[in-house]
Amino acid sequence: MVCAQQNPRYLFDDLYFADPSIHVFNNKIFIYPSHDIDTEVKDPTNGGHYNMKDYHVLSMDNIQQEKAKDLGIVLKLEDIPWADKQLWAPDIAEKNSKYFLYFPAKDKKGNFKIGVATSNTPEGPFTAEKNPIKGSYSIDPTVLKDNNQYYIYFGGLKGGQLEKYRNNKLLSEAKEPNDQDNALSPKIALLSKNILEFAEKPRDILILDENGNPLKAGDHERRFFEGVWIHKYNNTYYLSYSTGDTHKLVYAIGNNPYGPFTFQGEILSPVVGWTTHHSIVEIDKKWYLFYHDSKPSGGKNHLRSIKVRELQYDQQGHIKPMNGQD
Ligand code: FUB
Repeated sequence: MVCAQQNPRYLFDDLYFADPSIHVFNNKIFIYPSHDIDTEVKDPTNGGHYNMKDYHVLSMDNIQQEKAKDLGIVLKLEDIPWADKQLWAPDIAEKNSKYFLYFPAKDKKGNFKIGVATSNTPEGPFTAEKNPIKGSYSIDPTVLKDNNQYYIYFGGLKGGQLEKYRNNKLLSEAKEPNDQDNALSPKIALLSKNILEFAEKPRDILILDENGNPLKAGDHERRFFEGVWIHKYNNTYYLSYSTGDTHKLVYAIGNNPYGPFTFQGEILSPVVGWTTHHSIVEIDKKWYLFYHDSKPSGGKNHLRSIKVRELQYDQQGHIKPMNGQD
């Protein structure tokens, strides 16, 4: 059941931004998005038309502020020594007053890796490390700080290349599993003390159905595709993600950062545009969903605009589903 909820609004009009990661630092709201641009590249199967070349930071003094402010370019493709193209969805973490921007990009061999760039302020600019995180692959990193440990989650199918890997190894012959086999999982790794490296080999995150069985690869309405986000509500871990080709945001819950997580349901029905990618954050004791759609560009999949709306839980802690067409 989809219940309409109040007033989603666009946060920026002049440029196209997508994949918003939201964090509150020093009482200010910061948005770390992808910066969509028009491109000649036509490659819908592999996502080559998401051909982004830089990152901006946006900010808001408070959640009531109608529009976000663009703080400008904070990292450019040409300043990342190992990266060749496609600066996709980033996230950020703070440790000891230093800020770490995690981002995916294709390396010179055409493989997605995850890089880190650092700054002394949340506004940037950010300086990229010389190499990507050793052992990283695929896309859509997000970082959870929990009990003074930092965990990185990542992964994305198709254009995000996750199906090319098994046991953290690139296998040229690997494909998406058959429909009746277990779905591919998002990955998690504990980060090192300086949060620049993996402290362990990435592990699979199991997402289970209501009977405790792993979701199947053919279950496109529920299985993980990309855009993972993790937040905590009432001491429960909520793992949310996009179902990709069925265009939904859904979630599963668990008792610890590694899972397993049990599938719960839909957060947002399909938006205008192919991708949906979000973050869920508590600001001033209310919860918000930040996401994007392609309505302002007239439905161009690679030109997306960020939005925000309030998110509510019911008495049992279930997220109330929302309509992506609002
Ligand atoms: O923005 C490029 C890619 O599109 C992201 O990395 C995915 O999550 C999808 O939103």
